[in-house]
Amino acid sequence: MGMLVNGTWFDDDPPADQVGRFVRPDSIFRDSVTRDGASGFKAEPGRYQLVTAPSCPWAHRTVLMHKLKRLDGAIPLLESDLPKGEGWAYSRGFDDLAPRNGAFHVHQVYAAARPDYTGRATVPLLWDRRTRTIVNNESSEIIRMLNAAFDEFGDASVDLYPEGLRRDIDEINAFIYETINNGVYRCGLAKSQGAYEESFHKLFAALDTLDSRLGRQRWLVGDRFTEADLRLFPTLLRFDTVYYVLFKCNRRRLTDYHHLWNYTRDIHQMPGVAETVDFPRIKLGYFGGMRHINPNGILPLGPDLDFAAPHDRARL
Ligand SMILES: N[C@@H](CCC(=O)N[C@@H](CS)C(=O)NCC(=O)O)C(=O)O
Repeated sequence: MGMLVNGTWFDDDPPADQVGRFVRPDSIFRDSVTRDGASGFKAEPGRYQLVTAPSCPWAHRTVLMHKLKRLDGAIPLLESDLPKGEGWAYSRGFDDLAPRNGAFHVHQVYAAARPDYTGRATVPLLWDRRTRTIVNNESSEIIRMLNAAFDEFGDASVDLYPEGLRRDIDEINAFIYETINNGVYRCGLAKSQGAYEESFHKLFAALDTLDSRLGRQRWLVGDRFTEADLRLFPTLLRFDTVYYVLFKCNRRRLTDYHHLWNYTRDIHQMPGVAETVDFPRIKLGYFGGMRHINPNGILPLGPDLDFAAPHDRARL
């Protein structure tokens, strides 16, 4: 996968602990954009750049929030459009951050923010063009900023983290992150049989739980689409195409779960959502980009999934 060491790019394996469990490193840049700028980063149109990749489910959260809050005029988006090279690659950069030898790499943004940066060069990230630094590279925090700080320049009527539902949203987010969002990675990137099996059982137990919950209610929390749904969707969307095959999450397919599959189609059919989904690039990112688990880079042709088929969720 590769990482920066003192600002210079090196190739290496993803991290694992002593018993072979995949370990996701903590994000390093954790500042916030606020409405009033008290944090040092004021919400202003054109000041920030969101850097993403279409295959990445963490980046997908931010792209969805950006779309649903109608922030395209306020925050430009850069999406990876080249096969991975030294990590995420782009045919163009932004400002003075330009392609080198035909490609721009996200590690250039990290090195520009901190010339001696040591760590992974992950997406998504929010870059501040004014102070030339990364404000934040943690998707769960970036979506909160996009939800609340930029209302003057986006759709203020959309609030996916409403006051009265926050505790329930946080609670289910934590469960879903551990077992599903990161759970699929813990299956796919495990380096021991035991670590894989432990994550596999937790993942499918969690999917069973959510499938029955969604048999009773249309959305995860309350009676409306919230941040909790936004965070679950990118993982479910990729499940049969990527995680079932590449990450060996193969007890059941998403399409075998009646409620989860209808729920996923319900979200996919919400205005704007389908435009954030690009399956050829999702396949390219995973099957072409994760050569340590798919060495020849062969892209699978299937499965055929009909996200536009009618769903049965309106009855709930
Ligand atoms: N905690 C981060 C995780 C982001 C992350 O791991 N992104 C992956 C892509 S799906 C990445 O950029 N990986 C590159 C690498 O680890 O070198 C977040 O949620 O923002």
